Parts: sequence; C-alpha cells; structure tokens
Amino acid sequence: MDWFDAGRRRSRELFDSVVPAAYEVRPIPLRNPICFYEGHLPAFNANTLLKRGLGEEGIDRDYEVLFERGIDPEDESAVGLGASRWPPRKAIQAYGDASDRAIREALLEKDITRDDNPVLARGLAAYTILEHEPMHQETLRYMWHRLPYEKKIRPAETPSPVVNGGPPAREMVRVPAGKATLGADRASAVFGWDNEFPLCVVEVPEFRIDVHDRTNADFLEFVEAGGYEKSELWDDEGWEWIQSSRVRHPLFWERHGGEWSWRGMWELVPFPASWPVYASHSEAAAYARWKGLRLPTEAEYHRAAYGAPDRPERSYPWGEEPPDATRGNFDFASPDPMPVGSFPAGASAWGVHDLLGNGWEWTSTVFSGFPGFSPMPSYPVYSTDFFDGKHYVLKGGSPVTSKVLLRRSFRNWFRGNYPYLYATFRCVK
Ligand code: AVJ
Ligand code: FE
Repeated sequence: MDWFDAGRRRSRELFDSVVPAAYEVRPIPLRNPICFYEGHLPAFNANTLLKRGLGEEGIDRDYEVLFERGIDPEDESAVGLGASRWPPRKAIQAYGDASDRAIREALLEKDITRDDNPVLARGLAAYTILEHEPMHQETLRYMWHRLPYEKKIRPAETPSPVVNGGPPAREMVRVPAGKATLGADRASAVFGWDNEFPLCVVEVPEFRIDVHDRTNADFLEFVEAGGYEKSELWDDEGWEWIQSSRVRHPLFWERHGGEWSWRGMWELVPFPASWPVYASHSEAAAYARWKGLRLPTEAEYHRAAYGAPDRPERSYPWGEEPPDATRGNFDFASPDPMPVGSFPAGASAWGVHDLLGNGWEWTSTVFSGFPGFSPMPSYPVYSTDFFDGKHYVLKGGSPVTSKVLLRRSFRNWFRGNYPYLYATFRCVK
C-alpha cells in the first residue's frame, strides 16, 4: 500500500509541475499528449489488476480503452490523433481517484496472489502495476524535459546542477573472458518483466571497456571534426534520420551566442564538459566507429558491471548491498546528470564507474527475448511488439530511474534514433 500510494503521489506531483495551458501539449511528437498519461496510469492499473487479474468490471469502460496504451510510431506521419478531444483534467483526475480507491481496496482486501490464476500467481498483476508507475515517471520526466521553462513549475527543493571542471582522464580497463548471466530465474525471482526471463548464460570473450561514460567534452570533438557530415560513420537508418531531421549535435545541446549550453530540466546549464553525453544509439554508434571502437553488447555490459575475478557474479556492480545515494545518481536523486566518476562507491569489480545511474547505457544488442521467452500473463504485449529488429537494449539507469528498477536483469529498449531519453554510452574494443 505504501509503495502504491508513494508512486501515485509522485505521479501527481509530476502532473502538477506542468502549467494548465500545457495539459494537452505533445512535448515529444512521437508520444501522446501530457493528459493521456494522467489517464493511462490509473487505467493501466484497472485493466491489469481489476479486469485481467480479478475478472472485475473496471471503473469506466471508455476511459479504459482511450487510455489503454501509449504509442511508439516509426515517424511523425504515423502518429494517430488519439482522441480528437481529450476529456478535461477534472474528469481524468476523478477517474484516477476512483481507480486508486478500487486498487487500494483490492490490495488490502482481495485475493491478489491466487496461484490458480496465472495473472495473479505470486502477486504478478500487483507487481506489474507497482513497477509500471515508476517506469512512466521516467518517461514523463524526459517528456517534461522538452517543455519550454515557462510551461513548467519548478519544485522549491530542486537542487542546482553540479558542473565540476573537466572530465577525468580517459581510461580503458581489461575485462577477462568469462561467463555473464543475463536474465533471471523464474522460480526464484520475486517479480520481473517477461523479457527478463529465463536465465541466459553467455560466454564473453575478453574485451577492454571505458572506465567512464563518454562525456560532452568527448562528443564535442566528434561534432567539431564534422562527424555529422561523414556518411561512412553512420548506419543507413541513422544517416537517414540526421538528414531528414537536420540533426547536427545531441538533442540536449543548444547554441546561444556562439557558446554551447545544455538544456537542463529546470534551467540552461553552461556546457557541462564532464557530464556523460546524452545521445541516441545512432549518434553513439557513429562516435564509436569514428574512434575505431564500438558499443558494448548487452553481455559485455553484464560482464563489466556484475562480473568479478574468481568470484560469482554480483547483484549490483559494487556487491550485494542494496542501492543507496552513495552508489550512483539514480532514484530521483538529481534532476540532471552529475560529472562522470562522482560515485567511486558504486564502481564495479573492474573499477568501471556509473554503470547504474547517471544515464542508461546503449548496447549494440538488438532487443529480443532470451531463448525460452514467453509473454507475461499480466501484460502480454509488454515486450513482443518491440521484437522488430529496430529497438536496442539499454542497461543501467538514469537520474530518474526508480531504485526498484535497478535489478540486474532489468532491460530497457528504444529505437536507435530516439534522442529524448536520458541515455549515454561507453566504448569497448
Ligand atoms: C520499457 C520504457 C520502453 O515506456 O515504452 C510503459 C515501458 N510499457 N508502459 C515504454 C512501458 C508500457 C516502455 N519502456
Ligand atoms: Fe504504460
């Protein structure tokens, strides 16, 4: 109950941090407008726990269709209009309150862990709604990021950005050949999304990997060397995208009076040379190719993060202790990134920094199910629609990734040319 209430409260704060006039704005052209998400969260809860799980009626049939699912179209021409007129905020909030009441009642009083029902077995539907909420809070945060500052209301206690001088010296470390355990074991995991199962053990050959994420300073060299003009560095999809959208630098960068600055969540930041560069997969891969390097595979990320010399794999890069604020920039600790290497207590056994937090990490692995994958009964379309060869796996987490999503098996994914999320990269050879 506390988990549910805290999640709903945080979502409410997010919606309240947008001025009323922006309620129907679409901050990212490829996503629904803001109002959709205030309806989507409670509708998802009703659809998943009350209807699919407990076999009940739900609260409002029209809303539970209108707000059922978000969108991930290939380009703007494929964006449908959704509703031609969205309900007013009052109505959406009244629906949300009714859904919250029904969910609380279900969590407290109904049989939500019935082993004879695959949707409810071991609390599957309940965990699904509890983790869906923070997942969207991150999505909402990077959507709000795109809104002009005058459309947002900055919370009083927001910390100011930390921009320490230059980045640390660039360094790579050797990770010897060994096993990486991807995924999780269905029988022993408390909960996981379908793409986390089953366990998948991979042999990973030796490689070298960046100790730190590539920074804005690193990426500036690429921009200044004309990286966006060299077609040989880009895959077809990436080249097509930077031509048609006229992309010439990372989305978070802006040029004012001949100087680069960084569009922070609440203010414009003087060029933060030592922050991890936030970029799309296409930009990350082009940069790596320019350096004669490449992006890590998902298995290499696991080896670098969770492997340890002559020891079993760890649960977290730093060991077995649960995540806290000393281990990395995550769980809403800061609205924007921190300089790379700010959390030595979070480094992995090989001394690789910031593997959890401060930005998701792109991998070169195309998103698909592990051998033995099956869709989850509580939300069967969670992953399968995205097994299309066009989405890449991201690992790690961002400043606004909830700590409940920081488990080893958690996998994120997006299209290669999606520049909006808080995602960075490191290189390997
Ligand atoms: C896992 C972040 C890619 O936001 O598209 C939310 C999560 N799925 N509601 C997304 C999701 C359904 C998904 N990502
Ligand atoms: Fe959703």
